[in-house]
Amino acid sequence: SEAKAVFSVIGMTCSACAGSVEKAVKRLPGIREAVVDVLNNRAQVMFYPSFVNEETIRETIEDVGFQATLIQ
Ligand code: 9UX
Repeated sequence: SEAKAVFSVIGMTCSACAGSVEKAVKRLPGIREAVVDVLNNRAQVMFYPSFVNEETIRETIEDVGFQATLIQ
């Protein structure tokens, strides 16, 4: 089954920032889709909970250099 997580991502100032977040998240196992909206400071991720969880995704966003909070 598939799950959805939405994160607030603070610190992205350009579309390349959003691209680097998307790329890093999509490299994780168990990611169905990742969409990052720089204008609204949001990342929406569809994933398979058997392979990855919200906290691993959140930490991956932080590793790229942005403050991430799970909001949904
Ligand atoms: Mo975005 Mo460019 O914050 O270094 S400004 S990737």
